[in-house]
This record gives sequence, C-alpha cells and structure tokens, in this order.
Amino acid sequence: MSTGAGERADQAVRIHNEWDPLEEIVVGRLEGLLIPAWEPDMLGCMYEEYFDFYKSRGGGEWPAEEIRGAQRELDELISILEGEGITVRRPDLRDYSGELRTPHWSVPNELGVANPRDSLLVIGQDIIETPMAWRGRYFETFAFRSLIKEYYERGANWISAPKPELRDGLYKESFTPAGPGEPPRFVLNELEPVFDAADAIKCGRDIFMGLSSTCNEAGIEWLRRYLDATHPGTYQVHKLVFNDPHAMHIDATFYPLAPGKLLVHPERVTEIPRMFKGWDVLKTPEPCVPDSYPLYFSSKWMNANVLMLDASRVIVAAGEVNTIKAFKDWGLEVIECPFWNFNNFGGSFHCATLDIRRQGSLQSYF
Ligand code: DAV
Repeated sequence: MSTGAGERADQAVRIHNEWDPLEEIVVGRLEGLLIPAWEPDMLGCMYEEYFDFYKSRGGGEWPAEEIRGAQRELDELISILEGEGITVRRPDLRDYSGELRTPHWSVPNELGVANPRDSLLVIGQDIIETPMAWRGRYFETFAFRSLIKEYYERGANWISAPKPELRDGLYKESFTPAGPGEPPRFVLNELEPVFDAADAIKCGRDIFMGLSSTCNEAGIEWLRRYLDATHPGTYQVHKLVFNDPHAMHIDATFYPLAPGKLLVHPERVTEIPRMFKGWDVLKTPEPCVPDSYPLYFSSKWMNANVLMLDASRVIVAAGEVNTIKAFKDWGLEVIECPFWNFNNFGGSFHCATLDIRRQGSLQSYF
C-alpha cells in the first residue's frame, strides 16, 4: 500500500534531508587512494602550503602510517554504524594508478573514493552522478556502479549530469584567493555546469548550494532545471555565497542538522537566509585538531562535518571537546569516534559517507 506519492515503504533509496533516521549508508574506501597530481581546479580550493606537494608528489602513495591510522578510524566508524543497526555498503575496489585521458586533457592518475559524498547526489529516489570539476575525479562514480546498478534494479532513478569537458578555459589561470574584506571569488568560469554533490545540502523541499571552486552558477542552474523537469513544483534550489577563500563544498560551512537547528561556520557565513528565522543557529565552535595533523585537502573545520543518525544523535570526532560540549548543550546525544587521521584525506564523517536511505517523508521545514 502506498504511503504517499512516491513514498513506498520498500524503497531502496530515499533521502530527503540530513537527519531522518538513517537506515543505509555507503562508507568510502582508503584502499588505492593516491596523491592527486596538480591540476587547475586546485588553485581555487587547495591550500597554498600543499601546492608543491601535489606538484612534486602527485601520483605517489600516501604515507603508509597515515593511511593505517585513518583506516583504523574508518573501521571504527563502520562498527559504530553497524552497531546501531545501520546497513553499511562499500564501493568496489579499483586501481587509481595510470593515466586518464580525454580528448582535451590527461592526468597521470586518479584520486580514489575516500569521500563518496562528492560524486553522487541522492535526492529522494534519484541518484545523480555529479559533474565534478577535478579531472582526477572524472570517473570516480565507476567504483559505485555495482551499488548504483543494484539500487536501480530495486527501483531508484539513476542519471548522470552532462559529463563536463573540463577544458583549460574552465579555470581562471591567474586566480588568487580573496583576501580579508574582499568579496568572495572562485576559480571556475561558467563554460559548462560543474558541481560536487557536497556543494549541496538537503533540507526537505529546500536544497541549499554554495558557490565554490567546485560549483559554478551553471552547476546550480543545471540541478534546478533537472529537478524542475523531473519533479515539477517539488524542490527549491537556493544559491548561497560564503566568505571562504578556498571554498569547496558546503558541509563544513552551512549544515541544517535537524528541524530548527542550523550549524554555521563562524566567519564564512555572514548572513543567515531569512527563511531560517525562528531556527536556532549554532556557530561551529573552534576546532581542536592539533596542528600536527597535515589536513592535505581541507581547513581544520572538519569538526563541523558531522553525521546525523537521526534528529538527536550525531557522530562527532573524538577530541573535538568544544563541539561535543556545544552539541550536548544544544540537546543532542553525541557519539564520539576518533577521526582526525581520516580528516587528513579530505573530510570527516559527512564526506566519508553517502546517505542511501533514511526513514521519513518529503516535507517543507519553512
Ligand atoms: O575546509 O570546509 C570542506 C570539504 C568537505 N568536503 C572545508 C573543506
């Protein structure tokens, strides 16, 4: 019996927001992960201190000890999730070494699938392969194809956004990050739609996307038109702009954790959209990760990149005492998992996972 338009209880894939009770999730893999080679998008979203590292070490293996530490943490995350009765799925093993060539460019190697949040956007029952701006991530969704085909067999919708050409002209060659007080700017031009799934965050009928150095205006417009065409009158896609000189992804910056609870970066977010009037807004507390963690791909604000098991239980990195206290004061139940070693490879719990199915139905929270 139907539980509402498109809301059958046996759906394999169903995601409407970041907090309905979690039933099934994909957790990324560190096996095969390689140091990405330097490529033009990195000028916009990576940190200057690592430019030479990518230029000289790209294609090489990550330090084994660092991967081992991160793997232990990922295993602990998996056992926490499974202990909560959540089904954990994994991408296929793949080899990421070897040149990747298209008609317009080549890169000496691919990156890997540590962060499944980026390449696949799940909205409702739709799995959308995203048009990613990093060349080394061009075929990242292939490691998920066994899973996607299974979900497709079980009734999910499956589409890929237009494969971007990623020609040199997409990237501003002389890009420099905005300095303090300067208006935000990003490395991408508007030649074609590009975005990563982690540039979007879901809040029922409202989807928020941050312009960034992996997400251009054309990318936001593509998603808006796709959703309008396939689900007329159902979704609103909102464009946000943050003050982040290395902007890449929204999920450590602007994160609706539960109805009435919005987590925002204390400096990047200068204006809360009016529709959140009446919501509690928590500014992410100062991160505690020690400077000894290299954080090759991100800022230290991975303490905000949490995972909601439901509207009251949240997984937070062990040691992030400021965040843990603030969340508890906010009425959340905190589950701690060590994750600082994993954070070195691009993100925290939200990045390392991809929600496949949560209970609940499509709603408006505004
Ligand atoms: O520092 O906010 C976030 C990357 C998450 N996928 C940052 C980068």
